[in-house]
Amino acid sequence: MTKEYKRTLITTALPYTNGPVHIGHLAGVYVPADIYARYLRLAGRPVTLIGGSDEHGVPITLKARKEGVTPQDIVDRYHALIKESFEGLGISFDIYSRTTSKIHHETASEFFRHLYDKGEFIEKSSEQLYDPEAGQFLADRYVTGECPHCHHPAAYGDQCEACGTSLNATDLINPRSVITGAVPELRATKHWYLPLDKWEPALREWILEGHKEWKTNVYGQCKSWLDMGLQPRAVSRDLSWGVPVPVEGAEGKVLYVWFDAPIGYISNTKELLPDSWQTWWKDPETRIINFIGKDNIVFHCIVFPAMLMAYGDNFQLPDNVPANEFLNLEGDKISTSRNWAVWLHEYLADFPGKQDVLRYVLTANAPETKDNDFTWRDFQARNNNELVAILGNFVNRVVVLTHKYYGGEVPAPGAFEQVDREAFAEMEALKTSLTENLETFHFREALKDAMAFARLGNKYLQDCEPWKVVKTDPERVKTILYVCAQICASIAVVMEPFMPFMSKRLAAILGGLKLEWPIIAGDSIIAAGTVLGQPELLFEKIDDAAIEAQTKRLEDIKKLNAAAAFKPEEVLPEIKIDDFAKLDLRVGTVLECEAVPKANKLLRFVIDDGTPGHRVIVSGIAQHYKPEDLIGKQVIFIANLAPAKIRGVVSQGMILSALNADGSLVVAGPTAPATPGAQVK
Ligand code: B3M
Ligand code: ZN
Repeated sequence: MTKEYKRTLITTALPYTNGPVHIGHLAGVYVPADIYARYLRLAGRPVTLIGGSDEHGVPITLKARKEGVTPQDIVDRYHALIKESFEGLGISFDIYSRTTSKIHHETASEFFRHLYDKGEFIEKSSEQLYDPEAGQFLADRYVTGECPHCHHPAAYGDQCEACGTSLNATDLINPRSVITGAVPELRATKHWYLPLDKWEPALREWILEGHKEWKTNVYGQCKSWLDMGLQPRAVSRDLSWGVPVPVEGAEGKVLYVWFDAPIGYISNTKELLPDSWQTWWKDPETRIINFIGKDNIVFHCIVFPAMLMAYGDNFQLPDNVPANEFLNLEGDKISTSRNWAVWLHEYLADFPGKQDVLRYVLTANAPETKDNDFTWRDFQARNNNELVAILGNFVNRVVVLTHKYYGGEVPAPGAFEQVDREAFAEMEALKTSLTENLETFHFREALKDAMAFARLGNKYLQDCEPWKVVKTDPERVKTILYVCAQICASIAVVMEPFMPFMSKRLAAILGGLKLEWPIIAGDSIIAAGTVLGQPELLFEKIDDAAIEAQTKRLEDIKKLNAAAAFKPEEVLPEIKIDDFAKLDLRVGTVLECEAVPKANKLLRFVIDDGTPGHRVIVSGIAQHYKPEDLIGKQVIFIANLAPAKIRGVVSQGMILSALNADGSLVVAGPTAPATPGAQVK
């Protein structure tokens, strides 16, 4: 950042209220935005953090239809849940409002009307997909079909999630209505288009020339959009849920959700600051930063800026759009519809008081430059090995020793020695690197720097060994614990953006330390004579049981998803009764069952088949059953299958079983006791 700004307006993507927020949203948008906002506030720089719910759009009406409730019911439910859970995690929004608010409807309407009056739109009738059974046009997610680019079979009318391409509904191959499954027909309808091509030169100049410092993923996506050439884009839809198009002859039409949603940033600022909102949007000395996920780049870097340019009136464009990549969960893409997520409200209920642990892990693993993976084992390890063992442990030792030697009072230091000066110098270097990383949105690296203060503390304590020195040179211990108190105080400050709950507790332990940036290493951040509070553990270990409860929950979801996605195999070609008659199926009772040595899939059965000799069958089901659980059970087997030698054992038949959708397997047997050897027909 070369230019000096007077204030920073931070916006966060407005989540659709068709479900709760999950760790993917948090890692991509809200935790980084909150870190940045908290950092600026600590430094005394004016900042506003804007959030809110995106309550229009087809995902919401589809969810309402599925549940048989109104869209308003859906948005009321999730807006409340999302707002409350953000608060629970300490996301420090200055406002968290919603796009169904009166002020937003008015603001978005006025915005459209202003562009309309200025002649910024192209009004055009075109053929759009229409569902004759439902009696409505099929915008965006109301239609699915094959992607014309990557041929994914289930792309949506606005986007293919497999290849990320943004689509028009009419581009889809073999489209189908999501409402009725009907094949849509084409009908003419009128819409308003924003000619993005008109703004292409200005956008090129602004981004490609003016913002080479943007993250490579963001800059690259913009460049490829611009290089493909921009087209006019429809900003209205034939839908009933949304902001009505405020011109005559537009009955039954609303603003496209991606037209109204970014205006939500403006409406929410207006709601928060009715008198000064214009300063935050129109003064060139305001710096606007948009935190978003990578799927929203085009809307924030191309479409919304074109809208703002078309509006004129000095609306400022974002100075940076630090979009993140995606976070996966245990190796799989997070998905609201498949319930493959860690939901914030559930986390807060399952791990009360551990908000900072989630914030820490999501930042340490933030998908800043590539997609990343969240695993519960990593969550546990980072808590136990880093937060408990490094940070919590250092602070605790310092507080305990200060109480032991000085009744809790931070001692006045004597002359500093080389090791002390080195500790201060290292803190100074860490602070410089941390500041640089925060300023440039490298929050993972910034967190490493902040954590390095605690690592430094532990090393300093270990090198100085005050518990030994106290016996020979008690005066020196005063200096050591004074330095340690400075490191603790620095930790409270530098960790505030990342782990505000911990920082607050630590500041209280440190005698009500005022949290202020920058810290000046070497200076007295916490004065000698300050009385420390009682030691308390800042973090506690997370045990295996808590982690297993979470992984078990995910395994159960996986099974449910597999069952829901199960499609029975195609039925084989028809056979005649004579063909069936050749198969000799029989009931048998399991007399013995044991694992076949050195074969992890095989079990060896001795079956009572009604003959005195019984029979041996080898079956590949060892991964689904414990041998002892099958003894005494009745099974159905093929009695006239040619014997085969398997791992040195001659198998005289085959036991029948069914493979379930979730990959589990059940052996087929009679529903009531049957006579061993009885034929199954
Ligand atoms: N609601 C998409 C999303 O939740 C959209 C963002 C709007 S930001 C103005 O990913
Ligand atoms: Zn595709």
